[in-house]
Amino acid sequence: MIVVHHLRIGRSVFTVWLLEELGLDYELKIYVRNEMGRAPAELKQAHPLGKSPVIEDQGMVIAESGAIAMYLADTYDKEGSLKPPAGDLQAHTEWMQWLLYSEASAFAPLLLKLLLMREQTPHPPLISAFAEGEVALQLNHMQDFLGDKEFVLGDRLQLPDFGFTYICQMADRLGEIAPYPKLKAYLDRQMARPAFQRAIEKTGG
Ligand SMILES: N[C@@H](CCC(=O)N[C@@H](CS)C(=O)NCC(=O)O)C(=O)O
Repeated sequence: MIVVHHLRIGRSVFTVWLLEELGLDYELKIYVRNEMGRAPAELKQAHPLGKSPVIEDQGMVIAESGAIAMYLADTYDKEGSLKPPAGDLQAHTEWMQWLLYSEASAFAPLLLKLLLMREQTPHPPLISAFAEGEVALQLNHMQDFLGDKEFVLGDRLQLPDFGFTYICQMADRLGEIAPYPKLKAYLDRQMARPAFQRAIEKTGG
């Protein structure tokens, strides 16, 4: 059975959401952050980085939420519902860009923002200005691309939606989403999905 190492509260809930969408059985190992908000040392027993998500399956230990998502889709999404239509190079290229985007371009500015919020004021001006500008750049880009579509790539849930939802949730938690009503509506739609609700229930968020 798939084992999921889940650190509360963080992005591994999105891995669990994917497992729920795929209807897979899995065993959850839940870890709680320490007083500094970091993972406990025992998570290093699962993977040397000591970060989450990590899954174990078929004798392999797999880290990185994007890689885990691709592994799960390749291995268990037999109908290919989370991927673009086979043989469509343009659709595949767009799918790949949005799959990698959340952990690559979108996440770093929000992490900076989160760290600044935990720091005493006054904040370092260079870092503050960078974070401010980059968060706006990324969220505007996401909202412009999403437009009025139900999902990132159209009318059905695909793999990039998991990371995209994570970024929207983080922006929401940091109080950054109000200027982006289409992202907020998208986030609410995804969070209302029964599979997402089950993931929250089982992991505690
Ligand atoms: N790029 C990695 C990031 C993993 C990561 O930083 N996870 C956070 C949880 S959201 C973590 O484990 N933080 C605990 C720590 O760094 O101590 C991924 O997508 O899996």
